[in-house]
Parts: sequence; structure tokens; C-alpha cells
Amino acid sequence: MEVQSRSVTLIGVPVEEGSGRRGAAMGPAALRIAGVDQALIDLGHDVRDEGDIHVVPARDLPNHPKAHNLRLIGAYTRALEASTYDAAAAGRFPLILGGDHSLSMGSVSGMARYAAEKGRPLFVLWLDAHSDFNSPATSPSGNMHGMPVAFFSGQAEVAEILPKDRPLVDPRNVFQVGIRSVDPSERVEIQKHGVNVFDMRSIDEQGIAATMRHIVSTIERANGLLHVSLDVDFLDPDIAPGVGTTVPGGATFREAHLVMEMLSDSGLVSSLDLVELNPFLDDRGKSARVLVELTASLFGRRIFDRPTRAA
Ligand code: 6HN
Ligand code: MN
Ligand code: MN
Ligand code: MN
Repeated sequence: MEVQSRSVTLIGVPVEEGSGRRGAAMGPAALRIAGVDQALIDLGHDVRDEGDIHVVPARDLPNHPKAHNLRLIGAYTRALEASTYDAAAAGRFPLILGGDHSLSMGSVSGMARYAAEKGRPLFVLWLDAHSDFNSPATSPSGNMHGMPVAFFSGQAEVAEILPKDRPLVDPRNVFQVGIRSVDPSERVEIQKHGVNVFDMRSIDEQGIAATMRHIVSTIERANGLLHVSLDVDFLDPDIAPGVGTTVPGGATFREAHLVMEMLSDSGLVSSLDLVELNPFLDDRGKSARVLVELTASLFGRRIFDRPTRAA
């Protein structure tokens, strides 16, 4: 099977203030050093690197005791919402190099605006140990990297970061895979709003392939666009230690690759975040390299071609 050539725009987002510690701001640099651009070029894709987004805190936003660095995260959200939307509207694939997971407030909102214009539903595949469905009212930490899913589904309003009438993502169009650390109030909220959660036990029981087949066919039936958000802690800490929030019992190297290979076959993916990489905590670039390998699989790298399905 020929790899479909795509036009890819790399957008670096060196934000770390949404997490409780330093280091994720070095993520975009580490991903570039690990060769994310060359891996895609080698597969025949057209790659343009826009460099890193730089912002100053938004002065129209308030300081908030339970949403740390709200003014800065709000500024990143606005800038990335626009960059992601612009890339997609230009017919390109936005590939976001993070940066902590608060950046998905911006990337997913940008894709939601794009999908709304196209009249197609946006689906989100959230590959993470955490469900990131806190709001300032529920968060135990006040760290905004624990809030993006609630934010882009309209459940974590604190101040007007984006226009009130912005397109939201229906929480029933969010698929969370790899989940194994959920706060008590998140548990209530994700169930109340109908988020589709495939926790690690469900992957152990039914296998990652069946899980992915279910997700892909649901999105195909709805003619949806798919945004993939890959948090390093989706992976088991043995294969990816470079993250501030390691949780034991994560996805294996092969499970993660199969997710990407099946997504590649589906042709559904329109945008991707690589987030929470903390090079300061990594082991000689190991986690950055795994992220690049996984990205290559999503963009068509194969061990061997598969027989065409419909043949
Ligand atoms: N991440 N649920 C915890 C919190 O502080 O809200 C952890 C969030 C982790 C966020 O890994 O992207
Ligand atoms: Mn996360
Ligand atoms: Mn996480
Ligand atoms: Mn709610």
C-alpha cells in the first residue's frame, strides 16, 4: 500500500506552566533533535516547521488561585487555536510539538473551529494515563494540564479565553484510551458527560486491536475528523520515562505502535499533539525517540505492507 503523501506543519509549543514542574518547555527541541521532521520527510511527506510559538501573559484574563498561570496558558491557547486552525484551513496537517497538555485547549479548539466550518463532527482520541477532565472548581492541583478535555467540551469555563460562541467538542465524541489515574470528581464528570473511556483494564481484557476497530468504525460512520492527543504517560514508564506524571502499567511498545498503525490505515487522522515530554527527566533521549517512532507509524511507516482489506 502506497503511503498517502501529506503536507505537514510542525508547530512547537514550549509551554510548561500548565504542569506543576519545569522541563516540558524543552519538549519541542528534543523532538526536533530526535528527528521528527526527517522521519516524515523520509516517508515522502512535505514538512514545514513553523518554529515555536512565543506569547506573553494575556492581561485581560484574571489571575485565578485554582488555575495556575491562567494568563499565560490563556495566551498560548489563543495563539495555538489560531495556528492550528490556519494550518488545517490551508489543507495541511497540524503536528503540535509540546509542551505540556494544557496546549490541547488551543489545538483541539482550533480543529473544532475547522471541523465546524466543514460541517463535520470532530472526534478526539485521548491517549493518556489521565482523563484531564478537571476544572478550576474540581482540580486537586490547580494545574491546567489536567483540564483540557473539560475545557474544549465547554465544562471548564473560568474566564473568556476564547469567544463564548466558539465550537465545542461533544464529550461523547471523545475516546480516552490507556486511562489509569482519575480524580474522584473527574470520575463523576466524565460519566455524566458521556466521555468514552477505555481504561487499562478494558485494554487488558479486550485487547488494543478490538478497541481501535470500534473507535475507527464509529468515526467512519459519522464521517468525522479525528484529532489525536498523545500524552507520553500513555506509555509504560519503562519505555518512556521522560514525563513528570509517570503512572505504572501503561501501554507497551507494541500496543502503542498498533494504535498508530491502525490509525494510519484508517486515513481518519487530521491533527496530532505530542505532549508532556520532559527531556530533563528522560533517559538519554529514549522517550523523545519513541514519540518519533510512533509518529512515523501514524504517518505510514510499515514493517511490511498489509493485504488490502477490500481485496
Ligand atoms: N496530564 N489529575 C491530575 C491533576 O492535577 O489534575 C493530574 C493531571 C495530569 C495531566 O498528565 O496531562
Ligand atoms: Mn494528559
Ligand atoms: Mn497524563
Ligand atoms: Mn459539568
